[in-house]
Amino acid sequence: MAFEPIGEVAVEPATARVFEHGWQSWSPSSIHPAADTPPRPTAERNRVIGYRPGDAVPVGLFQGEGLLAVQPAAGAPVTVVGVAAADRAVASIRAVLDGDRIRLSADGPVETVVDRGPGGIDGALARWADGFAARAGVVAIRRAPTIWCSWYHYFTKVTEADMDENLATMAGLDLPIEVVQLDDGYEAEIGDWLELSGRFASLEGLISRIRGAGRRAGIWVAPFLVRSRSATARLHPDWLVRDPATGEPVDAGHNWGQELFALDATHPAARGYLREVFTRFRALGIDFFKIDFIYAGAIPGRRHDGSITAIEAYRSGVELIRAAIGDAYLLGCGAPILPSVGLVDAMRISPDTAPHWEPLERDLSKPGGRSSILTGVGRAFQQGRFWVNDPDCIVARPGIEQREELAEHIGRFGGLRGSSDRLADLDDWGLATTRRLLAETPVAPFIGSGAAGGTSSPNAAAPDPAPAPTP
Ligand code: 9PG
Repeated sequence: MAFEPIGEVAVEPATARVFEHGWQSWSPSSIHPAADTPPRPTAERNRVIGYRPGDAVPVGLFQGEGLLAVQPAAGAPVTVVGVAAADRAVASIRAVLDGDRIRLSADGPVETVVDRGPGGIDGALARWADGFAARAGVVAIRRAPTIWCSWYHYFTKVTEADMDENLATMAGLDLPIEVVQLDDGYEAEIGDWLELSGRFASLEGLISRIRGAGRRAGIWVAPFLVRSRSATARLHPDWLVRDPATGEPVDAGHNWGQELFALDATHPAARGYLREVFTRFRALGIDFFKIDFIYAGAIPGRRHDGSITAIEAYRSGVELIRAAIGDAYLLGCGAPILPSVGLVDAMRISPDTAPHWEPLERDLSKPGGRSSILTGVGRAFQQGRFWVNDPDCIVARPGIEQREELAEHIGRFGGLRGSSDRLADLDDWGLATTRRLLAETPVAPFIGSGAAGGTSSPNAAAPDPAPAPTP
């Protein structure tokens, strides 16, 4: 559907602000002065992996995916435009500053509310999120376990011996880590989840050592992603989502130096494979699952079941995973945000943290301390409403750029608390900080809800300054 006008807001151009909500976990989401240029892909190939797939967004406007808010002047009521639900389709919402007005348009059904409660844009978004979550059927938020994750020191080179080393170190340091989560690197290929890379001899063995040490085992899987050279792609080309015009597999992004394709979660045999992977992992004793790059499940294209939308296909894939893992803890990542509400226990709500501060390729969807904090703050209102927010792991070893800022951000806005250093590398500051941040796992909302009678967490947004008195 084309963009249709939905209204306009009179603004004070110098002080008006706009919140733009990005599509998936890594898509930049934050509040901007109305005259700002919002973050966009710095290269076209970054679009699918970090933003909403599709045509480039025109320059000179804001575009929120399912959610956008405008505050016309400091302290003024906030106009929130959002979708009522995200289980079939999610409209894009545009805002253009035109003199002393902001013109709004959308390419699908949306609802507009003018919020007069406390807390400025963050308060208004929090109240909007309360309603959205209720309609999506969110009833209770499950506390996240504390985790140790292999990714941010070892990356894809992690070995079984590295896991054992850290398991021993965390015991020696008496760190309060509940789940030891193996990230990317154990699998033979992206898409071939049941074959091990050469650096692992036995997942069963590793999991039983983790559990024998009194901890729980967690694992990373990118269930809807298939690397072009994987056995899954070669043996089952009919499991891939295809471009209806060319018949070629759709582009699901580039990473690990390879082209990536999307698994069709409506194909009966592909569903059988997904069920087998997660049932097997659960039977090995894993009870924490980080499902990553799951935006791939919602990429538009031709699927086996042509009667449902890409978002319905995505949701049915995540529901299948949930059914296979039962009551294990489920963390989404690289996930379309609004279509995932009600499906996961916790959600990565920002780009990756990293040893470096500036994002890779200067693209604010890419790993970097700065990109991770920007969107982690922008989506703080989702904590305790949609799920537990995962602002990404604590990396506190020497050599991490601006590690104090990263730690302070997690202390304020971390619902899920995880450590991801080689623990033996921690200095006194890093160890004390890691221990302190792992000591709590907040579930309560970070942004206070005026609607609920003004209760607010210690992390509540500061109220807006009162509007300047008129002479
Ligand atoms: C494993 C990692 C970790 C991490 C995830 C995800 O834009 N990019 O190219 C991009 C690549 C990797 C990435 C995020 C963005 O990281 O968030 O925690 O699990 O995969 O490969």
